[in-house]
Amino acid sequence: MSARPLIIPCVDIQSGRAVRLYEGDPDRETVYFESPLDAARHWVRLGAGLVHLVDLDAATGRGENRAVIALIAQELGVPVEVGGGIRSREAAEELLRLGVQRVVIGTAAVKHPELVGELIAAHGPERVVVSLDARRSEQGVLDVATHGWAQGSGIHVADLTPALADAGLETLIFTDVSRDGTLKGLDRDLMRQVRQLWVNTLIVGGGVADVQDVHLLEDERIEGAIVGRAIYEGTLPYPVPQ
Ligand code: AMZ
Repeated sequence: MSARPLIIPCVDIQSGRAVRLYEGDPDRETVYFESPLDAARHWVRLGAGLVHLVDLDAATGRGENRAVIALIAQELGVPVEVGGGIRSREAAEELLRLGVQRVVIGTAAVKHPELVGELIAAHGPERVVVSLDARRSEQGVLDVATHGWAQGSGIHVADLTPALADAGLETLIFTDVSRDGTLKGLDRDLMRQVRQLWVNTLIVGGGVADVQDVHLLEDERIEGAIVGRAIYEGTLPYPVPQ
């Protein structure tokens, strides 16, 4: 028997509110909570031991939500991981100083991969996560998206994972951009493909819809998933039933 996957509730923050986007499109948002702190507290009350926060405005270059993220990190009482717009060592270290348990690096892991090794060397692998968010190209290649998913990089996930492992990275997040926020369910072939590329802890996102997806994660020995819309809409009960 493999371990039960860890389901990590996600609070995506845009213009100061807790939202979900459809396929990452900032203009297709659903607002779930006016206050991101209330959203995070809601999941903690239901048993979350870790909450995933995304500063969408920082990821897309439209602004930032640092103050509310700092507030959540200080008030929540459980660890948070934060992604979105962390593109420099200074930005990462400011969040770590504010009490964020781990920083999630996306664009910078593609554009300045040496940053990942530097942060791991300075703060340890438990405080640094990389998120590779990708779309399948027509050739079936996983093209990593950057800058709030507005841009493709032309780089395949498989071209980045060996150097990330060499840099000492333990936890990789992989997001299927084409399913994120859609409730379409996980793509099993894609999950298998990514599992083969990463032997350490793998957390996936994008498309988790219901309990069947949790079973899929278990079957494919994927350690966890970041879940948004499914738990906000209730298509996946949270906490996930045994
Ligand atoms: O939904 C989006 N458009 C989006 C999103 N959720 N764009 C980026 N992100 C998240 C990534 C990762 O956690 O999943 O932001 C983080 C990466 O940000 P950056 O600025 O490092 O690329």
